[in-house]
Amino acid sequence: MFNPTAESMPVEKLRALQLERLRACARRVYERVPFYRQRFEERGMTPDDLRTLPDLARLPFTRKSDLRDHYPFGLLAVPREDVVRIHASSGTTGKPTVVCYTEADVALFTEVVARSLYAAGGRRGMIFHNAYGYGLFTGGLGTHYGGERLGMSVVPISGGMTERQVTLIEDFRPEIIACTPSYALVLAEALYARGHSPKTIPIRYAVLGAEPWTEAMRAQIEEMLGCKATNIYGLSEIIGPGVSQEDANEQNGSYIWEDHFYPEIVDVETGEPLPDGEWGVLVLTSMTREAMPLLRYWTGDITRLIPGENATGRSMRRMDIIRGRADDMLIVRGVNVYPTQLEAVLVTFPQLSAHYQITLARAGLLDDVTVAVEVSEGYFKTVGPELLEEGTPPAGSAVDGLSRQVQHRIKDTVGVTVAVRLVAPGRLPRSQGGKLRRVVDERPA
Ligand code: ADP
Ligand code: K
Repeated sequence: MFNPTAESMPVEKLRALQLERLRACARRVYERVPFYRQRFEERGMTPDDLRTLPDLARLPFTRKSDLRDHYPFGLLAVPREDVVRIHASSGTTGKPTVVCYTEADVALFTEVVARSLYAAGGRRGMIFHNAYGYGLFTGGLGTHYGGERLGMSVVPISGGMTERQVTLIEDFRPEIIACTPSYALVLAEALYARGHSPKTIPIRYAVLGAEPWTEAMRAQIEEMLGCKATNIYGLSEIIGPGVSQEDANEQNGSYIWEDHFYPEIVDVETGEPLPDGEWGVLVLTSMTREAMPLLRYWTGDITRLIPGENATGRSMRRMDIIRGRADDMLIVRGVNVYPTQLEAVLVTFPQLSAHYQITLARAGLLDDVTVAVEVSEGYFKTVGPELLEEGTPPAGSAVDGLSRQVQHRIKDTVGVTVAVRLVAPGRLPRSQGGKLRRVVDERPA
Protein backbone atom coordinates (compact mmCIF):
# COMPACT_ATOMS: atom_id res chain seq x y z
CA MET A 1 0.00 0.00 0.00
CA PHE A 2 1.15 3.52 -0.67
CA ASN A 3 -0.39 4.80 2.58
CA PRO A 4 -1.01 1.80 4.85
CA THR A 5 -2.08 3.96 7.83
CA ALA A 6 -4.98 5.34 5.84
CA GLU A 7 -5.73 2.41 3.55
CA SER A 8 -5.90 -0.23 6.29
CA MET A 9 -7.31 1.90 9.12
CA PRO A 10 -9.66 -0.14 11.37
CA VAL A 11 -13.24 0.14 10.14
CA GLU A 12 -14.60 1.73 13.36
CA LYS A 13 -11.89 4.36 13.20
CA LEU A 14 -12.67 4.98 9.54
CA ARG A 15 -16.40 5.46 10.25
CA ALA A 16 -15.62 7.89 13.09
CA LEU A 17 -13.26 9.84 10.85
CA GLN A 18 -15.89 9.96 8.08
CA LEU A 19 -18.51 11.34 10.44
CA GLU A 20 -16.14 13.97 11.75
CA ARG A 21 -15.10 14.98 8.22
CA LEU A 22 -18.65 14.95 6.94
CA ARG A 23 -19.80 17.28 9.71
CA ALA A 24 -16.86 19.62 9.18
CA CYS A 25 -17.56 19.69 5.44
CA ALA A 26 -21.27 20.36 5.99
CA ARG A 27 -20.43 23.26 8.33
CA ARG A 28 -18.02 24.75 5.78
CA VAL A 29 -20.46 24.72 2.88
CA TYR A 30 -23.32 25.88 5.13
CA GLU A 31 -21.26 28.91 6.13
CA ARG A 32 -19.74 29.70 2.76
CA VAL A 33 -21.89 28.45 -0.13
CA PRO A 34 -25.34 30.09 -0.38
CA PHE A 35 -26.60 27.20 -2.54
CA TYR A 36 -25.91 24.71 0.27
CA ARG A 37 -27.19 26.94 3.06
CA GLN A 38 -30.47 27.14 1.17
CA ARG A 39 -30.51 23.35 0.75
CA PHE A 40 -30.20 22.88 4.50
CA GLU A 41 -32.81 25.55 5.24
CA GLU A 42 -35.32 24.01 2.80
CA ARG A 43 -35.11 20.81 4.84
CA GLY A 44 -35.26 22.67 8.15
CA MET A 45 -31.78 21.31 8.93
CA THR A 46 -28.43 22.61 10.10
CA PRO A 47 -25.10 20.76 9.90
CA ASP A 48 -25.61 19.75 13.56
CA ASP A 49 -28.45 17.49 12.42
CA LEU A 50 -25.86 15.18 10.86
CA ARG A 51 -25.41 12.99 13.94
CA THR A 52 -24.74 9.69 12.17
CA LEU A 53 -23.52 8.75 8.71
CA PRO A 54 -27.01 7.65 7.53
CA ASP A 55 -28.31 11.15 8.42
CA LEU A 56 -26.55 12.34 5.28
CA ALA A 57 -29.37 10.76 3.26
CA ARG A 58 -31.74 13.43 4.59
CA LEU A 59 -30.05 15.95 2.32
CA PRO A 60 -30.96 16.28 -1.36
CA PHE A 61 -28.55 15.27 -4.15
CA THR A 62 -26.24 17.72 -5.85
CA ARG A 63 -26.54 17.27 -9.61
CA LYS A 64 -24.53 18.25 -12.66
CA SER A 65 -27.25 20.79 -13.43
CA ASP A 66 -26.50 22.50 -10.08
CA LEU A 67 -22.91 22.99 -11.22
CA ARG A 68 -24.11 24.39 -14.54
CA ASP A 69 -26.56 26.74 -12.80
CA HIS A 70 -23.67 28.16 -10.77
CA TYR A 71 -21.25 28.29 -13.71
CA PRO A 72 -18.40 28.97 -13.37
CA PHE A 73 -17.49 29.82 -9.75
CA GLY A 74 -20.80 29.97 -7.88
CA LEU A 75 -20.19 26.90 -5.71
CA LEU A 76 -16.77 27.95 -4.42
CA ALA A 77 -16.29 27.56 -0.68
CA VAL A 78 -13.05 29.60 -0.75
CA PRO A 79 -12.12 33.00 -2.21
CA ARG A 80 -11.50 32.69 -5.96
CA GLU A 81 -7.91 33.87 -5.38
CA ASP A 82 -7.18 30.71 -3.36
CA VAL A 83 -7.83 28.55 -6.41
CA VAL A 84 -4.58 27.28 -7.95
CA ARG A 85 -6.06 25.12 -10.70
CA ILE A 86 -9.23 25.00 -12.79
CA HIS A 87 -10.38 21.95 -14.74
CA ALA A 88 -13.54 21.24 -16.70
CA SER A 89 -15.23 17.90 -17.33
CA SER A 90 -14.89 16.52 -20.83
CA GLY A 91 -18.55 17.21 -21.43
CA THR A 92 -19.58 13.75 -22.58
CA THR A 93 -23.10 14.88 -21.79
CA GLY A 94 -23.79 18.52 -22.64
CA LYS A 95 -21.90 21.66 -21.66
CA PRO A 96 -18.72 21.23 -19.59
CA THR A 97 -18.78 21.82 -15.86
CA VAL A 98 -16.03 23.75 -14.11
CA VAL A 99 -14.16 22.42 -11.08
CA CYS A 100 -11.62 24.27 -8.93
CA TYR A 101 -8.73 23.18 -6.70
CA THR A 102 -6.84 24.89 -3.90
CA GLU A 103 -3.26 23.89 -3.16
CA ALA A 104 -4.55 21.42 -0.56
CA ASP A 105 -6.97 19.97 -3.13
CA VAL A 106 -4.10 19.39 -5.57
CA ALA A 107 -2.16 17.69 -2.75
CA LEU A 108 -5.18 15.48 -2.02
CA PHE A 109 -5.60 14.64 -5.72
CA THR A 110 -1.91 13.73 -5.84
CA GLU A 111 -2.20 11.51 -2.74
CA VAL A 112 -5.19 9.50 -3.96
CA VAL A 113 -3.67 9.01 -7.41
CA ALA A 114 -0.37 7.89 -5.83
CA ARG A 115 -2.34 5.33 -3.79
CA SER A 116 -4.12 4.26 -6.97
CA LEU A 117 -1.02 3.89 -9.12
CA TYR A 118 0.68 1.91 -6.35
CA ALA A 119 -2.31 -0.44 -6.11
CA ALA A 120 -2.16 -0.78 -9.91
CA GLY A 121 1.42 -2.08 -9.70
CA GLY A 122 3.35 1.20 -10.07
CA ARG A 123 6.57 1.57 -8.04
CA ARG A 124 9.26 4.19 -7.53
CA GLY A 125 11.68 4.29 -10.47
CA MET A 126 9.37 2.79 -13.09
CA ILE A 127 8.86 4.61 -16.38
CA PHE A 128 5.20 5.65 -16.56
CA HIS A 129 3.73 6.25 -20.03
CA ASN A 130 0.79 8.55 -19.31
CA ALA A 131 -1.52 8.57 -22.32
CA TYR A 132 -4.45 10.23 -20.58
CA GLY A 133 -5.34 13.55 -22.18
CA TYR A 134 -3.61 16.60 -20.69
CA GLY A 135 -5.54 19.84 -20.54
CA LEU A 136 -8.90 20.77 -19.11
CA PHE A 137 -9.68 17.08 -18.67
CA THR A 138 -8.57 15.95 -15.19
CA GLY A 139 -7.10 12.66 -16.41
CA GLY A 140 -3.65 13.68 -17.66
CA LEU A 141 -2.56 16.14 -14.98
CA GLY A 142 -4.12 14.12 -12.17
CA THR A 143 -2.28 10.92 -13.00
CA HIS A 144 0.85 12.94 -13.77
CA TYR A 145 1.15 14.43 -10.29
CA GLY A 146 0.32 11.12 -8.64
CA GLY A 147 2.96 9.37 -10.74
CA GLU A 148 5.62 11.88 -9.72
CA ARG A 149 4.57 11.61 -6.07
CA LEU A 150 5.14 7.88 -6.27
CA GLY A 151 8.60 8.58 -7.66
CA MET A 152 8.03 7.25 -11.15
CA SER A 153 9.57 8.76 -14.30
CA VAL A 154 6.44 10.19 -15.89
CA VAL A 155 6.23 10.55 -19.67
CA PRO A 156 3.45 13.10 -20.31
CA ILE A 157 2.66 11.82 -23.80
CA SER A 158 -1.09 12.62 -23.54
CA GLY A 159 -3.55 11.12 -26.06
CA GLY A 160 -3.31 10.80 -29.84
CA MET A 161 -0.39 10.56 -32.31
CA THR A 162 -0.36 6.81 -31.90
CA GLU A 163 2.74 6.16 -34.05
CA ARG A 164 4.80 8.45 -31.85
CA GLN A 165 3.43 6.70 -28.76
CA VAL A 166 4.59 3.36 -30.16
CA THR A 167 8.06 4.75 -30.84
CA LEU A 168 8.38 6.05 -27.27
CA ILE A 169 7.15 2.73 -25.87
CA GLU A 170 9.86 1.00 -27.94
CA ASP A 171 12.57 3.46 -26.90
CA PHE A 172 11.76 4.26 -23.24
CA ARG A 173 10.39 0.80 -22.39
CA PRO A 174 7.74 1.90 -19.83
CA GLU A 175 6.59 -0.75 -17.37
CA ILE A 176 3.33 1.01 -16.62
CA ILE A 177 0.86 2.87 -18.80
CA ALA A 178 -2.37 4.79 -18.15
CA CYS A 179 -5.06 5.51 -20.74
CA THR A 180 -8.66 4.64 -21.62
CA PRO A 181 -9.32 0.93 -22.26
CA SER A 182 -10.37 1.67 -25.84
CA TYR A 183 -7.07 3.46 -26.45
CA ALA A 184 -5.13 0.56 -24.91
CA LEU A 185 -6.55 -1.59 -27.72
CA VAL A 186 -5.55 0.99 -30.32
CA LEU A 187 -2.00 1.04 -28.94
CA ALA A 188 -1.89 -2.76 -28.87
CA GLU A 189 -2.92 -2.92 -32.52
CA ALA A 190 -0.34 -0.30 -33.46
CA LEU A 191 2.37 -2.24 -31.57
CA TYR A 192 1.37 -5.44 -33.36
CA ALA A 193 1.47 -3.63 -36.70
CA ARG A 194 5.16 -2.95 -35.96
CA GLY A 195 5.75 -6.62 -35.37
CA HIS A 196 5.53 -6.67 -31.57
CA SER A 197 4.13 -9.46 -29.44
CA PRO A 198 3.38 -9.64 -25.70
CA LYS A 199 6.97 -10.76 -25.13
CA THR A 200 8.52 -7.70 -26.78
CA ILE A 201 6.11 -5.17 -25.25
CA PRO A 202 7.67 -3.78 -22.04
CA ILE A 203 4.36 -2.79 -20.40
CA ARG A 204 3.59 -4.84 -17.26
CA TYR A 205 0.75 -2.79 -15.82
CA ALA A 206 -2.06 -0.86 -17.50
CA VAL A 207 -4.21 1.54 -15.46
CA LEU A 208 -7.40 1.99 -17.41
CA GLY A 209 -10.51 4.09 -16.88
CA ALA A 210 -12.56 7.14 -17.85
CA GLU A 211 -15.08 4.99 -19.74
CA PRO A 212 -16.99 1.78 -19.02
CA TRP A 213 -15.34 -1.52 -19.88
CA THR A 214 -15.80 -5.20 -19.12
CA GLU A 215 -13.94 -8.27 -17.85
CA ALA A 216 -13.86 -9.60 -21.38
CA MET A 217 -12.16 -6.44 -22.60
CA ARG A 218 -9.69 -6.71 -19.72
CA ALA A 219 -8.81 -10.25 -20.78
CA GLN A 220 -8.23 -9.10 -24.35
CA ILE A 221 -6.01 -6.15 -23.35
CA GLU A 222 -4.00 -8.27 -20.91
CA GLU A 223 -3.45 -10.94 -23.52
CA MET A 224 -2.45 -8.52 -26.26
CA LEU A 225 -0.08 -6.40 -24.16
CA GLY A 226 1.07 -9.16 -21.82
CA CYS A 227 0.25 -7.06 -18.76
CA LYS A 228 -2.04 -6.75 -15.76
CA ALA A 229 -4.85 -4.28 -16.37
CA THR A 230 -6.68 -2.57 -13.49
CA ASN A 231 -9.56 -0.17 -13.27
CA ILE A 232 -9.19 3.44 -12.17
CA TYR A 233 -12.37 5.42 -11.61
CA GLY A 234 -13.12 9.04 -10.94
CA LEU A 235 -14.92 12.13 -12.08
CA SER A 236 -13.91 15.74 -12.25
CA GLU A 237 -16.70 16.99 -9.99
CA ILE A 238 -15.32 14.94 -7.09
CA ILE A 239 -11.60 15.28 -7.94
CA GLY A 240 -10.76 13.43 -11.18
CA PRO A 241 -9.32 9.91 -11.61
CA GLY A 242 -8.32 8.28 -8.32
CA VAL A 243 -11.65 8.22 -6.52
CA SER A 244 -11.27 4.44 -6.63
CA GLN A 245 -8.80 1.90 -7.96
CA GLU A 246 -8.38 -1.85 -8.25
CA ASP A 247 -5.45 -3.76 -6.80
CA ALA A 248 -3.35 -5.56 -9.42
CA ASN A 249 -3.01 -8.63 -7.18
CA GLU A 250 -6.74 -8.92 -6.65
CA GLN A 251 -8.53 -7.44 -9.69
CA ASN A 252 -11.89 -7.71 -8.02
CA GLY A 253 -13.41 -4.28 -7.55
CA SER A 254 -12.00 -0.78 -7.08
CA TYR A 255 -11.15 0.52 -3.59
CA ILE A 256 -12.91 3.80 -2.90
CA TRP A 257 -10.56 6.09 -0.96
CA GLU A 258 -13.37 6.61 1.49
CA ASP A 259 -11.42 8.58 4.05
CA HIS A 260 -11.96 11.41 1.50
CA PHE A 261 -14.88 10.38 -0.70
CA TYR A 262 -17.94 9.07 1.11
CA PRO A 263 -19.92 6.64 -1.08
CA GLU A 264 -23.63 5.81 -1.13
CA ILE A 265 -25.53 3.62 -3.58
CA VAL A 266 -29.09 4.76 -4.22
CA ASP A 267 -32.05 3.47 -6.20
CA VAL A 268 -32.09 4.91 -9.75
CA GLU A 269 -35.82 5.70 -9.58
CA THR A 270 -36.52 6.60 -5.94
CA GLY A 271 -33.12 7.88 -4.79
CA GLU A 272 -33.43 5.79 -1.61
CA PRO A 273 -30.16 4.43 -0.16
CA LEU A 274 -29.52 0.76 -0.95
CA PRO A 275 -27.54 -1.76 1.13
CA ASP A 276 -24.05 -2.88 0.10
CA GLY A 277 -24.26 -5.44 -2.68
CA GLU A 278 -27.18 -3.88 -4.54
CA TRP A 279 -26.79 -2.10 -7.87
CA GLY A 280 -27.77 1.53 -8.13
CA VAL A 281 -26.42 5.03 -8.71
CA LEU A 282 -23.17 5.94 -7.00
CA VAL A 283 -23.50 9.12 -4.93
CA LEU A 284 -20.32 10.70 -3.57
CA THR A 285 -19.53 13.36 -0.97
CA SER A 286 -16.08 14.93 -1.27
CA MET A 287 -15.63 15.52 2.47
CA THR A 288 -12.12 16.95 2.50
CA ARG A 289 -12.18 19.16 -0.57
CA GLU A 290 -11.56 22.86 0.08
CA ALA A 291 -12.44 24.75 -3.08
CA MET A 292 -15.62 23.00 -4.14
CA PRO A 293 -16.77 20.27 -1.77
CA LEU A 294 -19.95 18.58 -2.97
CA LEU A 295 -22.53 16.93 -0.75
CA ARG A 296 -24.23 13.84 -2.19
CA TYR A 297 -23.13 14.29 -5.78
CA TRP A 298 -25.26 12.19 -8.15
CA THR A 299 -22.60 10.62 -10.41
CA GLY A 300 -25.16 8.92 -12.66
CA ASP A 301 -22.82 5.90 -12.67
CA ILE A 302 -24.42 2.52 -12.02
CA THR A 303 -22.42 0.21 -9.78
CA ARG A 304 -22.59 -1.57 -6.43
CA LEU A 305 -20.45 -1.80 -3.31
CA ILE A 306 -18.97 -5.29 -3.17
CA PRO A 307 -19.90 -6.95 0.13
CA GLY A 308 -17.57 -9.22 2.10
CA GLU A 309 -13.87 -9.48 2.82
CA ASN A 310 -11.18 -8.40 0.42
CA ALA A 311 -7.82 -10.01 -0.23
CA THR A 312 -5.53 -7.02 0.36
CA GLY A 313 -6.07 -6.01 3.98
CA ARG A 314 -7.56 -2.62 3.14
CA SER A 315 -10.50 -1.47 5.23
CA MET A 316 -12.07 0.58 2.47
CA ARG A 317 -14.97 -0.70 0.43
CA ARG A 318 -14.70 -1.75 -3.20
CA MET A 319 -17.06 -0.78 -5.99
CA ASP A 320 -17.86 -3.04 -8.92
CA ILE A 321 -17.39 -2.02 -12.56
CA ILE A 322 -19.56 0.80 -13.87
CA ARG A 323 -22.36 -0.91 -15.78
CA GLY A 324 -23.09 2.38 -17.48
CA ARG A 325 -24.42 5.80 -16.70
CA ALA A 326 -28.00 6.20 -15.59
CA ASP A 327 -28.35 8.40 -18.66
CA ASP A 328 -26.43 5.98 -20.92
CA MET A 329 -28.99 3.30 -20.42
CA LEU A 330 -30.65 2.14 -23.64
CA ILE A 331 -34.26 1.16 -23.39
CA VAL A 332 -34.91 -1.33 -26.16
CA ARG A 333 -38.54 -2.31 -26.37
CA GLY A 334 -38.86 -1.69 -22.64
CA VAL A 335 -35.73 -3.59 -21.66
CA ASN A 336 -32.94 -1.63 -19.96
CA VAL A 337 -29.64 -2.34 -21.68
CA TYR A 338 -26.16 -1.00 -21.07
CA PRO A 339 -23.67 -0.89 -23.95
CA THR A 340 -21.26 -2.98 -21.87
CA GLN A 341 -23.77 -5.84 -21.81
CA LEU A 342 -23.70 -5.91 -25.61
CA GLU A 343 -19.92 -5.67 -25.57
CA ALA A 344 -19.71 -8.67 -23.26
CA VAL A 345 -21.57 -10.73 -25.88
CA LEU A 346 -19.55 -9.45 -28.86
CA VAL A 347 -16.22 -10.43 -27.34
CA THR A 348 -17.36 -14.05 -27.02
CA PHE A 349 -17.01 -14.33 -30.83
CA PRO A 350 -13.42 -14.98 -31.97
CA GLN A 351 -14.42 -13.76 -35.46
CA LEU A 352 -15.09 -10.26 -34.08
CA SER A 353 -12.87 -7.46 -32.81
CA ALA A 354 -13.57 -5.25 -29.79
CA HIS A 355 -14.43 -2.25 -31.97
CA TYR A 356 -18.15 -1.66 -32.03
CA GLN A 357 -20.69 1.13 -32.21
CA ILE A 358 -24.37 1.25 -31.31
CA THR A 359 -26.78 3.37 -33.34
CA LEU A 360 -30.23 4.29 -32.12
CA ALA A 361 -32.84 5.22 -34.70
CA ARG A 362 -36.58 5.70 -34.58
CA ALA A 363 -38.72 3.32 -36.63
CA GLY A 364 -42.29 4.48 -36.24
CA LEU A 365 -42.88 4.70 -32.50
CA LEU A 366 -40.22 2.22 -31.58
CA ASP A 367 -36.50 2.58 -31.14
CA ASP A 368 -34.35 0.52 -33.45
CA VAL A 369 -30.90 -0.48 -32.29
CA THR A 370 -28.11 -1.44 -34.66
CA VAL A 371 -24.83 -2.79 -33.41
CA ALA A 372 -21.99 -2.37 -35.91
CA VAL A 373 -18.91 -4.42 -35.12
CA GLU A 374 -15.63 -4.89 -36.94
CA VAL A 375 -14.62 -8.44 -37.72
CA SER A 376 -11.13 -9.64 -36.76
CA GLU A 377 -8.28 -9.43 -39.28
CA GLY A 378 -8.19 -13.21 -39.50
CA TYR A 379 -11.87 -13.56 -40.28
CA PHE A 380 -11.68 -10.70 -42.75
CA LYS A 381 -9.11 -12.66 -44.77
CA THR A 382 -11.68 -15.40 -45.31
CA VAL A 383 -14.76 -13.27 -46.03
CA GLY A 384 -13.32 -9.94 -47.18
CA PRO A 385 -15.13 -9.54 -50.51
CA GLU A 386 -18.52 -10.26 -48.96
CA LEU A 387 -17.99 -7.65 -46.27
CA LEU A 388 -16.95 -4.90 -48.61
CA GLU A 389 -20.36 -5.02 -50.34
CA GLU A 390 -22.62 -2.34 -48.95
CA GLY A 391 -26.07 -3.30 -47.73
CA THR A 392 -27.49 -6.50 -46.32
CA PRO A 393 -25.31 -9.55 -46.96
CA PRO A 394 -26.98 -12.17 -49.15
CA ALA A 395 -29.01 -14.73 -47.21
CA GLY A 396 -27.03 -17.91 -46.64
CA SER A 397 -23.63 -16.21 -46.97
CA ALA A 398 -21.01 -16.61 -44.24
CA VAL A 399 -21.39 -13.00 -43.08
CA ASP A 400 -25.15 -13.30 -42.91
CA GLY A 401 -24.81 -16.49 -40.87
CA LEU A 402 -22.44 -14.89 -38.37
CA SER A 403 -24.61 -11.76 -37.98
CA ARG A 404 -27.55 -13.99 -37.15
CA GLN A 405 -25.52 -15.93 -34.61
CA VAL A 406 -24.47 -12.71 -32.92
CA GLN A 407 -28.05 -11.45 -32.97
CA HIS A 408 -29.30 -14.67 -31.37
CA ARG A 409 -26.68 -14.66 -28.67
CA ILE A 410 -27.56 -11.06 -27.78
CA LYS A 411 -31.22 -12.02 -27.66
CA ASP A 412 -30.45 -15.01 -25.44
CA THR A 413 -28.19 -13.25 -22.98
CA VAL A 414 -29.43 -9.65 -22.90
CA GLY A 415 -33.03 -10.23 -23.89
CA VAL A 416 -33.34 -7.74 -26.74
CA THR A 417 -33.41 -8.00 -30.50
CA VAL A 418 -30.96 -5.72 -32.23
CA ALA A 419 -29.78 -5.50 -35.83
CA VAL A 420 -26.18 -6.63 -36.24
CA ARG A 421 -23.95 -5.21 -38.97
CA LEU A 422 -20.49 -6.67 -39.51
CA VAL A 423 -17.94 -4.32 -41.02
CA ALA A 424 -14.36 -4.57 -42.25
CA PRO A 425 -11.48 -3.86 -39.83
CA GLY A 426 -10.74 -0.15 -39.43
CA ARG A 427 -14.20 1.06 -40.47
CA LEU A 428 -15.40 2.34 -37.10
CA PRO A 429 -14.13 5.45 -35.28
CA ARG A 430 -11.12 4.99 -32.99
CA SER A 431 -10.40 6.62 -29.66
CA GLN A 432 -7.85 9.42 -29.94
CA GLY A 433 -6.98 8.91 -26.29
CA GLY A 434 -10.14 10.52 -25.01
CA LYS A 435 -13.51 8.97 -24.45
CA LEU A 436 -14.97 7.01 -27.31
CA ARG A 437 -18.59 7.59 -28.23
CA ARG A 438 -20.03 4.09 -28.29
CA VAL A 439 -23.63 5.15 -28.80
CA VAL A 440 -24.79 7.29 -31.70
CA ASP A 441 -28.29 8.60 -31.17
CA GLU A 442 -30.05 9.39 -34.45
CA ARG A 443 -33.52 9.59 -32.97
CA PRO A 444 -35.40 12.84 -33.60
CA ALA A 445 -35.42 14.99 -30.45
P1 ADP B 1 -17.77 13.74 -18.20
O1 ADP B 1 -17.41 12.47 -18.91
O2 ADP B 1 -19.05 13.65 -17.46
O3 ADP B 1 -17.65 14.94 -19.03
P2 ADP B 1 -15.39 13.32 -16.58
O4 ADP B 1 -14.42 13.53 -17.66
O5 ADP B 1 -15.09 13.80 -15.22
O6 ADP B 1 -16.74 13.97 -17.01
O7 ADP B 1 -15.75 11.81 -16.54
C1 ADP B 1 -16.32 11.18 -15.42
C2 ADP B 1 -17.15 10.02 -15.86
O8 ADP B 1 -16.39 9.10 -16.65
C3 ADP B 1 -17.66 9.21 -14.71
O9 ADP B 1 -18.81 9.77 -14.12
C4 ADP B 1 -17.96 7.89 -15.39
O10 ADP B 1 -19.20 7.93 -16.08
C5 ADP B 1 -16.86 7.78 -16.42
N1 ADP B 1 -15.77 6.96 -15.87
C6 ADP B 1 -14.65 7.37 -15.29
N2 ADP B 1 -13.87 6.32 -14.92
C7 ADP B 1 -14.55 5.21 -15.27
C8 ADP B 1 -14.30 3.81 -15.15
N3 ADP B 1 -13.20 3.33 -14.61
N4 ADP B 1 -15.24 2.96 -15.60
C9 ADP B 1 -16.37 3.43 -16.15
N5 ADP B 1 -16.67 4.72 -16.31
C10 ADP B 1 -15.77 5.62 -15.88
K1 K C 1 4.46 -7.15 -21.51
